[in-house]
Amino acid sequence: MQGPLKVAFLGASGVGRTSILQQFFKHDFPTAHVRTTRRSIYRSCLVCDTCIRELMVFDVPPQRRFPADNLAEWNNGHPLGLRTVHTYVLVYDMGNLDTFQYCRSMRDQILESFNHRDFKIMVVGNKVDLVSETIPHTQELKDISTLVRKHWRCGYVECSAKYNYKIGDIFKELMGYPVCGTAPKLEFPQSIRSKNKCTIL
Ligand SMILES: Nc1nc2c(ncn2[C@@H]2O[C@H](COP(=O)(O)OP(=O)(O)OP(=O)(O)O)[C@@H](O)[C@H]2O)c(=O)[nH]1
Ligand SMILES: [Mg+2]
Repeated sequence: MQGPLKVAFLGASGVGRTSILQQFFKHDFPTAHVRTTRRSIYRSCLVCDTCIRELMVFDVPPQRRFPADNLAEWNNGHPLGLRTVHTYVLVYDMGNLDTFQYCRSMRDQILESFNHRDFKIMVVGNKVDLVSETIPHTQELKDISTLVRKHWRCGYVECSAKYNYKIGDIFKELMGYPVCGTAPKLEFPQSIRSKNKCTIL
């Protein structure tokens, strides 16, 4: 078995990073906004078809800057391990499109700071429930989706942590199953007997 797949969830304050992780790992949705002030780590094992992978997910407080190099990471006194992850999940709030600017800026900084590309970036639009409730699916949202999928060539998922809608798709995508294709269903039950299923242990 390979080592753990390390993933960092990044995003502006209040976009719902913690809610997504609580929903997926604890089947819980915290309605009150409790700001994340220090790194939390969620660990589990995911099984997809014949592939089993240990997952280690970092929920980190919003960062003003991505550490430009290893020294910068260690110099802030609280190294978050951001430079050694395999996948960056950039989350924005679909009810507040200004928060996408944070994702854009983080992506730029991540790409600038490495001279290799041994990592993946994916983008998650959370709070899709607010789009249907309060604002229509605007051209701006379509533009974001096109930019991410076609130009950045990154995985893209629109979800709602509140309604546990497409939260599993984020993790399928992390496991390497593009969610727009014929990905196996991601399920919570403990049984891993059936084929074509992706399961959290
Ligand atoms: N309507 C709706 N609200 C959500 C959703 N996800 C999260 N929220 C709410 O948004 C607020 C912020 O959620 P958090 O998960 O704490 O956001 P965060 O990104 O971890 O925030 P920080 O740790 O402060 O950076 C909370 O009040 C959540 O209840 C969602 O899918 N839909
Ligand atoms: Mg948080």
